[in-house]
Parts: sequence; C-alpha cells; structure tokens
Amino acid sequence: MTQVKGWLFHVDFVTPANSTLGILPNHSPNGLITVNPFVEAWTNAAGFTVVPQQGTAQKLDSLGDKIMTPVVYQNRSGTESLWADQTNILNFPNGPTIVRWYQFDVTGGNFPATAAQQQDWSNANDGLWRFMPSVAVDQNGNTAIGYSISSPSIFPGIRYAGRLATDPLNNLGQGEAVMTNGVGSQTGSRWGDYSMTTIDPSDGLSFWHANEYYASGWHTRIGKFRFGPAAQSAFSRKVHGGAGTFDVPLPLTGNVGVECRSGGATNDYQMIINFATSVTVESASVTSGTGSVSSFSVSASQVTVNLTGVTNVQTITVTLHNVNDGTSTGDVPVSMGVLVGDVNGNAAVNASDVALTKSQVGAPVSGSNFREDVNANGVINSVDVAQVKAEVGTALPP
Ligand SMILES: [Ca+2]
Ligand SMILES: [Ca+2]
Repeated sequence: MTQVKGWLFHVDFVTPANSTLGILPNHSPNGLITVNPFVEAWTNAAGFTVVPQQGTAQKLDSLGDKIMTPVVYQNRSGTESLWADQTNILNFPNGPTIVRWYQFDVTGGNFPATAAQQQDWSNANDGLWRFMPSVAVDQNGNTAIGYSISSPSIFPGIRYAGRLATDPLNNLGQGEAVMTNGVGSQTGSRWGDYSMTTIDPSDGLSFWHANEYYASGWHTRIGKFRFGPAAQSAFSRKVHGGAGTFDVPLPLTGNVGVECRSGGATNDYQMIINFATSVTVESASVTSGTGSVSSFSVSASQVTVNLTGVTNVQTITVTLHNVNDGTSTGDVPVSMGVLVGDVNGNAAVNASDVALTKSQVGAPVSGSNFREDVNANGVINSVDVAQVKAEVGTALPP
C-alpha cells in the first residue's frame, strides 16, 4: 500500500446534527496522502498473530491491520502536525515486523500530498520483531516511540526509540533503549493492545510509556524518560548567619523536597542546580507557582537561581530555558515545596515539627538540625519555635 487516508472531524456540541466527518454524504476521506510503500503486519494464513517469541510456538498479535493509538497533534511555531505509527512487516510474509511512523503537516486543516517524515524503524535491521508502537512528541519537538519487541530467541520486552527535533529527518537518530527486558513468553496471543506513550503535562518534556511484560502471568510496567540535558541534583540554599551554609535537597523525581526555612522580608530563596557537565543557560523563570527569578548565574556545571517573592505553602517550579550541555539543548524544570516550619519535611506542619524544633533549642546549628533554624539566623531558639507554632495547620497542596 502507498496511501494514508485523512478525515476531518467537526464536532458540534451545540447542534450535534451539524457535526461532520469527511466529505458528505459518504464520509469519504478529505485527504489521500502518498507514503512509502508498506505491507501491514498480517497474513491470510495467520491473521495478525505473527510475532514469534522465545520458548514457544505461540505467536503474538501485531494488530498490524490498524493504527492502535490516536494520532498526536502538535503545533510548533505555527506548523501543525499529526504524528502516527503502525506495525508493518518486512519481507512479507517472513518478517520481521517493524514500526512505521509518520509526521504529517496539516497546518490550517489541510492534508499534505505526502508525509513530512516517515520511517520503517528496524534498528538497522537487527532482526527483532517490533510491534504495537505508540508515539509522543515533547514541547521541544523531540519524538519518542515506545513499543514491544520479540523474536524466536528473545522473550517479549519493552523498548523505546526517539529523535531530537534537530536530528536528520526520517530517522530515530537517538537510537533505541531498553525499558524492560522480557523474562517469559505468553501462551495467549494478544499483547500490549493498551500500551501508550504520552507526555507529562506537568513539564511538557517527560515521556511516560505503559506496556506489558510476562512473568508468571502478565504484568504492567510504566517507564518515564526524557530528552535533553537533565539536572543531576538540585538544592535550596541558605546562609545561616555565622553557622554556615546549608542545603535542602530538591529531588528531581518523586515527591518534591520541602524548604522549611522562611524567606525573610522579601521571601527570597536560592536554588542550586547541578549538571554532569558544563552548561549554558539562555534564561530562567518561574513556570509554576508564585515568585520570580531576580537573577541567575552559571558556573561550569552549576546554575544558581535567586528567587524573590516566593510565597509560603506552595510548590514552585523554576525552569531553566534552552540549557545546552554540549550535546543537546532543552528546558530543565526543578520544583520545590515551600512550607515554612515543616522541619521534618513531611509536607505538613504540626505538633511534631514544634517538638522537633524545641528539642534543638540551644544546640549548635549543624548539617543534622539546620532545618530547625527556621529563620536561618544561625541559632535555634524560641523565635524559631514560635515561627513553627505560627504555621501549625498548614500543608503543601497535593
Ligand atoms: Ca512536618
Ligand atoms: Ca533561628
């Protein structure tokens, strides 16, 4: 086959009868897009149950007669695109199956004559069977596709591949990575029908891929990955008078780190973000939460961001824009929970925080108790206790 059909779907929620699909009255496609020749991954003899596994004659379903995940819409600087993928087969009917993916530019709702990008992804014809793909595109235009792999000598597993927006067209130039190696094969045929790759709306950069694997029954595996420079660590830094400088770790995944120290008269904080190599940073801004960047600086692999007007009881996200680490460029977000008085860092201020602060009154401020110096003046005393008491009942929003 050499064509992909496109339909325009107009949904009229006010007057449903005015909704349209394709060209009336027969709902024929609005666009016929010419693409590289392909063969869908099914045969008359086997249907789409064509993917071999290690250790069994039972084959898995490619569902290669259909696109299994919705097309992905993206608008980058006015160019609207639809991204799609499907399972096709090489060397019909012998295989292996491969991932065919497309970028169709549809600016203004106009279907193109051909694809802006397309590829049969076989990882340089390594012989593995790739099937059931799902594509996603991050806010920088970088693409990732998650899928299943299998072969007569490999248990079904989960892999992904991708390209940067700046990579040469028509290739997943960043190559393939393993998300989960298979540990068993399945005696039923259906596999990964509900797998999906999607972008985390909280940062526009992180890809999530959910898929299945087999180990004494089928299980779900969820993976998260992203392109571009990634921070290695981040901290919220304050100088505690003459006691020294102390950092609250800000984990880059999972629950946010909680900064429990007050920001002073103008609610100032300082974020330290470390990379593996020297970086350049175009700009820094608060992209979620209340506060603003007063200044930032870069010293080799360390970025310092000074914040002001950071209100209490919130999670604030600072994004470093167009970070370049010498090999790639991208945005790097770092989040911090701000909850003054939460000295034990469990996202709520209560009697436990008061007791903990009281227990350190008079003790020298050190790496193990600096959180109890809530006003960061280098001593722990009744002022800190009073400040924690004043915040009892506050908690970070979930
Ligand atoms: Ca607490
Ligand atoms: Ca103090």
